[in-house]
This record gives sequence, structure tokens and C-alpha cells, in this order.
Amino acid sequence: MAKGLLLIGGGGHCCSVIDSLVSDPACPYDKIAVIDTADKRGCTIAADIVCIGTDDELEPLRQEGYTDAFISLGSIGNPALRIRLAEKAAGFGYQFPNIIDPTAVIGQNVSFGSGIYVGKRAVINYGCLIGDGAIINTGSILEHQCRIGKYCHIAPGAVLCGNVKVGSHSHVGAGSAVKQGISIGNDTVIGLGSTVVKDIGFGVVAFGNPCEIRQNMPTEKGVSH
Ligand code: JB3
Repeated sequence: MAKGLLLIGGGGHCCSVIDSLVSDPACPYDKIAVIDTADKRGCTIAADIVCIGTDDELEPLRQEGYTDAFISLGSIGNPALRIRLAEKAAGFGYQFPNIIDPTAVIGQNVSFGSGIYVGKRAVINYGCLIGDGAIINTGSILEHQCRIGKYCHIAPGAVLCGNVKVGSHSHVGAGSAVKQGISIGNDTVIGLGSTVVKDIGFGVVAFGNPCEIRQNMPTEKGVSH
């Protein structure tokens, strides 16, 4: 049977994921489709890849040869829905590949969990550890031995110098720079363009140059995951 990949969530992030898949000559899939909300059924998302159903059809689609699933819905600071969808798909036996754009540069001794996206021209240098479900987005740089927790989003153009640790579910905003050796806690958002020169704890929103804690994570963005 043909090997199929189901992309869960057909918005902007999904377009980036599709672009990486279709530009990869080693892409192992015979068929790729999207599931989204009911109103998107039948819509073309990108590169002739179509929305064929909703999350309610995960079980029958697994029987139709969609062996793998990927959470192609993005997140800015709150990955709770991504995590819920991944758990639902895992319950039906889907496998979660890593999707790494062919233009990304991956160093030696890099360890990946599963369900990870690495975008165009991202650089992941020697010895980094990348947790399940992380998004390492376009043009970001992870210098040597960074540790990125589960379901983090390192947004486009962020630069993490060596040995930076980012806790699970956290977001490092586009264009931010993080000094070597810094730790950022779980469930934290670093606003875009920040310069992080001291450790930032868990469950906060921090931004600026120098990056300072501005507020606790609002309750609706809370740690429900
Ligand atoms: O920052 C960058 C470079 N990219 C952002 C990305 C990481 O996150 C991007 O700019 C967006 O802000 C965001 O992308 P995302 O998540 O693709 O957002 P959006 O374009 O709003 O698309 C979300 C899609 O998920 C829509 O098509 C929704 O209908 C769909 N969706 C919402 N809830 C869902 C569900 N799909 C499924 N299957 N299940 C749901 O429960």
C-alpha cells in the first residue's frame, strides 16, 4: 500500500511544511493530504495538496494508508492544541516523522525527537538536542549543544548562541538573540527582537533589549498542557 502522510492543520505553517516536503527529492511519501476544519474540505492548501477531511476522520484515514501524521498547525506561545492533536493521532497509531527542509544545515551529533519541523536555511550545530514537536523555523541558528524542549517554537531568524537551554512549550520570537549558556524556562514567551543576556524563568512573557520579564503568562495561555 502507498505510504501516506496526513498534515494536521492547513494554515500558514502548513504551507511552509508542504514547501519543505515537495522540495525534498528524498521525500518518502506517495500521498500527502491535509485535515483541517470542515469548511476547508476540498480546498487546495498548497502545491496541489488538498484538505480531505477533519480530525474526526483520523481513524478511517489511518486504514487508508496514511501511516504518518504531522502537526502542521503552528503556535506562537501556546502549543496546547498541537499537543492535544498529536496525542489524538498517536492514539490511532500514527507515526510522527521529522520534516527537515533540504536547505537546513544539521551538524554532527544532533539528536532529534519526533514530529519536529526544521525550516529553510535553519542551522542546527554540533550536539544540539531537539525535543518532540519542536518548530525550528526559517533561518534560525542553534549554535553548538543547545537543548530545545518539547513543543518549543524557535521563530524565524532567532539566534541561540552555544549551550542555550529552552524549556518545553516555550517560544523564542523572531529575530531574537540569546547569549551563550542562557536558560529559558518552560511555558515562556520571548517577544520578537529581544536580546536575552540573563536567564529567564518559567511561565512568563519577556521581551526587550535587554530582555526583561514583563508579565506572567496570561491564564488563557496557561499551562493546560
Ligand atoms: O511565525 C511563523 C513563521 N509562522 C506562524 C506559525 C508558526 O503559526 C504563522 O505565521 C501562524 O501564525 C501560525 O501558523 P498556523 O498555525 O498555520 O496559523 P493559521 O494560518 O491561522 O492556520 C491555522 C490552521 O489550523 C487553520 O487552517 C485552522 O482552520 C486550522 N485549525 C484550527 N483548529 C485546525 C484546528 N485544524 C485541525 N485539523 N484541527 C483543529 O482543531
